[in-house]
Amino acid sequence: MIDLDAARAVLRTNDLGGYTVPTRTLYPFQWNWDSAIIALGWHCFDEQRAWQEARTMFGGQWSNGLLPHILFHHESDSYFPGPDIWGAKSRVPSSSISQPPVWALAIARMLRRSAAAAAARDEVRALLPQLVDYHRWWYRDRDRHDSGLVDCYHPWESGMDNSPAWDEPLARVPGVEWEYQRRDLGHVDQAQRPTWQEYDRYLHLVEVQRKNKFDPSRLAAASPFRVIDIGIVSILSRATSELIALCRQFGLEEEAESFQAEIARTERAVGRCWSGEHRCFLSWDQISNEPLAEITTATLLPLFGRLANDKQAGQMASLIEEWLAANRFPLSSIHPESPRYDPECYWRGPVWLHINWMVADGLRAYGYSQLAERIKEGTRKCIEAAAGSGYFEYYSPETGQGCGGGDFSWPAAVALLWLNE
Ligand code: 9WN
Repeated sequence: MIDLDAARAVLRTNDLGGYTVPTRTLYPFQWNWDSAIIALGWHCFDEQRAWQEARTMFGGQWSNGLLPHILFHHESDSYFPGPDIWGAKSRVPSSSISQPPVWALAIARMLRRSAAAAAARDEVRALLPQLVDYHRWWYRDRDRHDSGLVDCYHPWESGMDNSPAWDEPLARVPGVEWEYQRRDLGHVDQAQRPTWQEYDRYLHLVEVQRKNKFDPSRLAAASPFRVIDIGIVSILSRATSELIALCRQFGLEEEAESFQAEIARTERAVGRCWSGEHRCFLSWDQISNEPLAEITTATLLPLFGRLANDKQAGQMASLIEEWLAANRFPLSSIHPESPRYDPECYWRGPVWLHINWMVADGLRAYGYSQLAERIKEGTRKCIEAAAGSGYFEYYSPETGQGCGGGDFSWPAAVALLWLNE
């Protein structure tokens, strides 16, 4: 049995007053996509607290619409790199990149499910202009030629940091030469985290952002890492369709029309990422202009984004069926037959429960309810197999063992919003 009291307790433990950290020591700040999923978790038992999570996040939005991937609300030396390394002069100290844009979807769902309907409408009315600005930022600053497919400038922006899909594009990025102290390794075993070489390159990309003064036109040319992340493209498209419905509901007709045009552009363009050979949509290296031929759970997210046609969805379902047969605890974050599969190393094999939720949602939407149900059952098994509260950052697909940070917020939120349905 899933312990939902324990899930609620995890969110309360990680509540730092207005925002919820992913886990207390390893990630002591507010992270963008974590926070959207966490808000959905709060909403299952404390609606006001859920809206507060959103307000705090959007309180850190930049004037150009960017919603940063981290808001450093207070000082802490248990995480690196902090605001000094990012060097952004924002209202709330922050990073200068974003993360997969789950927020519009979260807010739309919270509105639909609110018991306090009038209060929820007031919250949405206040947040909507900021959500609109956020989505405009993606389409304007990250798709500068209106291709329909936005760019991602940092593995941290994809939220799937050391995904093997980024190995080749990241290999081209030089490392920093200065010394630094990683804090993550004080909390988690190195074998479960990105390598030092990857960190050197992540930091170089942060430097590139700072040296180009975060200017989108300069970065488009200067960033040595520029990919189309099929995960971001899918989540953005799905969230934008939810945003369009909100805009219509609140009388923002012009905004709704212009976002409709963006979605149509994405739908026309996404075929470029489809690979019949791999039976999924691949991410794309914008610098070498080549597909990134690694089958990861991101390559399944076009189901969540409603970007696959029925034939493609059928092929993806057959791929997932085989994937499920190979995983004792589904879904491993990369295909289990990949030579780069590593069951305990972060985004190179472990199971991430919020991704399971997204993939299952997509499968159900295309009529593959049984597969969706198997993923849901597998998600339950992960929580049950893990020690302690059962809510871990990620899980081994082979043993179900919880890895990374413990008492982690987004698996707890996923249990509340999905496993309890
Ligand atoms: C860098 C907070 C975040 C998640 C990401 C996950 C991890 C950070 C890190 O933790 O990334 O943003 O330092 O490892 O990859 O998806 O949002 O939980």
